[in-house]
Amino acid sequence: MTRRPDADVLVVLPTYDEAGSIRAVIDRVRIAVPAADVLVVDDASPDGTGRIVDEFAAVDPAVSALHRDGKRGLGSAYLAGFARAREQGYRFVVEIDADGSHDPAELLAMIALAEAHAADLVIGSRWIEGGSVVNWPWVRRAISRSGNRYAGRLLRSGIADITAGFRVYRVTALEGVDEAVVSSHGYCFQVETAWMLERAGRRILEHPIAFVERASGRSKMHAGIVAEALWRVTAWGVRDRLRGGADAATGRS
Ligand SMILES: Nc1nc2c(ncn2[C@@H]2O[C@H](COP(=O)(O)OP(=O)(O)O)[C@@H](O)[C@H]2O)c(=O)[nH]1
Ligand SMILES: [Mg+2]
Repeated sequence: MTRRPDADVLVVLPTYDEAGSIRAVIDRVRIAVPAADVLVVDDASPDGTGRIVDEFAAVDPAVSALHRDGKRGLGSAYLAGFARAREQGYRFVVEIDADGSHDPAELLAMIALAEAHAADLVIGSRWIEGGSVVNWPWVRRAISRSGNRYAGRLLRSGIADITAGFRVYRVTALEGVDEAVVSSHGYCFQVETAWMLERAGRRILEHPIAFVERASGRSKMHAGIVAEALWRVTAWGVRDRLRGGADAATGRS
């Protein structure tokens, strides 16, 4: 991929079997933020998502594909996107699901918020005033709600939606966020990166969004992913307290 000369923002779309939604999502991103470049990180989706992206890339210089040889997890896909954003000199890198759950039309406001407040991370948040979730069964809602509360308490985090996957990062704030330090494979990756930035004293803001459950394809969420998040958050929280001391009072260490 090559950055278009005026593109400041790289939108990273991780995909695994999103043939039913990827066309519409790329179109919506291109309309919402025409100045941004788009990188789809596809893990050899059996349903041919990668080929669809190649068709876009062939006719639109803003769109490119990173093809990986197999399913390696959401966190690893985003780390690959972050590395590209650093190498190519973008100012902001965006995380957004490829299943249509996140509305690209929110991106302008999120990027403007980051600019106006010199924020390092703007999170599209479901769990602040004005945020919502549409069409989620109560089980998913309960997992997200209680997972966020648990992580908030254990990690002493001030972030209301630390598991959210709709984000704008300032690329310079991601210095050192790579395979060497990030341990999570699944969605816990979102908790880990946000917490790393929070502990580093980075400025983090939340912007209310409506999360709309996918209309096609299948969620890759499964019990193992929830279990990973649970044990990792617990381990981080315990370790943080053991190191604790004076830092514990401020929630930073
Ligand atoms: N490249 C890549 N993308 C993934 C992987 N797992 C999930 N995704 C993508 O991550 C986004 C969120 O996944 P999804 O299954 O919708 O999770 P949910 O919204 O929590 O149910 C979607 O765009 C998926 O295609 C993976 O292993 N590799
Ligand atoms: Mg989804």
